[in-house]
Amino acid sequence: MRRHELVIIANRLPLKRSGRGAGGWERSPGGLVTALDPVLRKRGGLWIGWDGSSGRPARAVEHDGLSIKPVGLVPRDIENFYHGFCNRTIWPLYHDAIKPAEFNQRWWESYEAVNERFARAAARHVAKGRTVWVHDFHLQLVPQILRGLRPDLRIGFFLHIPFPPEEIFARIPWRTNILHGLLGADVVGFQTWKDAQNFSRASRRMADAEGVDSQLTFQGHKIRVNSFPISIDAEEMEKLAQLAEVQNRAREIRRGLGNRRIILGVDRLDYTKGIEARLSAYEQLLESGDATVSKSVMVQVAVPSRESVPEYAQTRQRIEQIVGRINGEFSHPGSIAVHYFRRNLEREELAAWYLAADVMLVTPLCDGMNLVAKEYVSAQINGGGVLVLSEFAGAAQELRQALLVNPYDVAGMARTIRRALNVPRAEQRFRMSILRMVVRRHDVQEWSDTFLSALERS
Ligand code: ADQ
Repeated sequence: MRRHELVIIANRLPLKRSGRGAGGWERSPGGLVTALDPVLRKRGGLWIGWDGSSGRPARAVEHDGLSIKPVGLVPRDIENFYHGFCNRTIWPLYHDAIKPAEFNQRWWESYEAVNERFARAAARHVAKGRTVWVHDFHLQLVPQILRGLRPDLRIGFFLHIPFPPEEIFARIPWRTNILHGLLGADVVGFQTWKDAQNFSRASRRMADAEGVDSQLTFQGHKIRVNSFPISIDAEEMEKLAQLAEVQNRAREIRRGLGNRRIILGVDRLDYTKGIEARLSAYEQLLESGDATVSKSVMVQVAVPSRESVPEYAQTRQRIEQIVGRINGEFSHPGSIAVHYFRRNLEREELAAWYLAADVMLVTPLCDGMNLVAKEYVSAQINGGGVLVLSEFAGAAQELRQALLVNPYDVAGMARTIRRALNVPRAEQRFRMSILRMVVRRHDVQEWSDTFLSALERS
């Protein structure tokens, strides 16, 4: 069996099994895959993860330039580990407890068992003394288990979502086990410095780690803790936006929408993304009868996500109700107020929508980073466009030239959308040139290089 110099381990593979096309594999949705796919293509290595199916895992394969090793989850794991502990305990709790987290011993035991399975798979496939990079909240116990199995390895962990403040984290009955799990890594990375501090403080108070926020010691082992803000493959997005067919498609979109000003939202359909509040803000603006607003159209594209979790089904219902209510009130024949598409777009189509949009609304209630904000900025090759960005997205730490909003203040958000529609062209260009520079300088390549070299030095 071939052993790899670099193994990336994440809950999901960059590809999932599909019945159709591309030899039975298609791209998985979501930010983690968007970020890591170019890293692995460039550096080489193996990606270990779940292929999204239930049953026996497929064998290791080479597909479309990637080496992947599927890990199997049986229906009971999917129920308890994935839908249960990951999506109904950790996800809501780490996102500010927007929805109440549920604590269930059976889910926890499944989380432990699945983490063990992933750690064993990584231990089998990595070369002596080399690197395993563990990703995200599904696999927080892997660093410690892996260190026990293979003390020769360098182990990095990166959390893609926020790490909550101590008083929220403290609610988890298995909080010390989770901290011990993470403290098995040599480098633990977060999206923002605030997340890193939250982790270090929790580790000192609840897991007997010692040290300062950026460096901890636990059971004689040193752990570096830092922020590594994730980014996108900016060059890829710019290239897409330069394609003649993408530009033609953007023009076609604008014509199709009656050359009105386009206000766009693109998200996974998730309650953290603040889609309902954003729609309500637009509704308030339409009610105000503002002239600029009446010449605009809102488009919300939402990719279905975690549909068997009840909170997601409820969020979808509420979004569809609000869209229906707005359109009932404000649409006219030939002029719909809100277009809502519940689907995954191809990358070219996504780039065309970014190019076509005058205003981009990225207004999550809580978000680790948010790559959509960075993708929109990269696609603005003509220098125009206005980004409205939530203060509570990690991206707000870097993208200071966006119009920042508090997504809980619906009236304030409505005022900012009106302002965004009226930003003079020169100011748009000024703001966008700075935003574009930030994203180009700090792209996903820089992110992975910085993380992996911190790991090398550890
Ligand atoms: P996500 O919560 O999935 O990621 P985000 O960072 O916005 O959120 O990434 C979403 C990705 O999916 C983007 O690349 C976007 O283009 C794509 N996408 C969204 N809607 C789509 C649609 N309708 N069609 C096609 N593609 C669509 C998690 C964290 C984030 C963090 C990332 C990366 O929640 O905070 O930024 O991981 O670390």
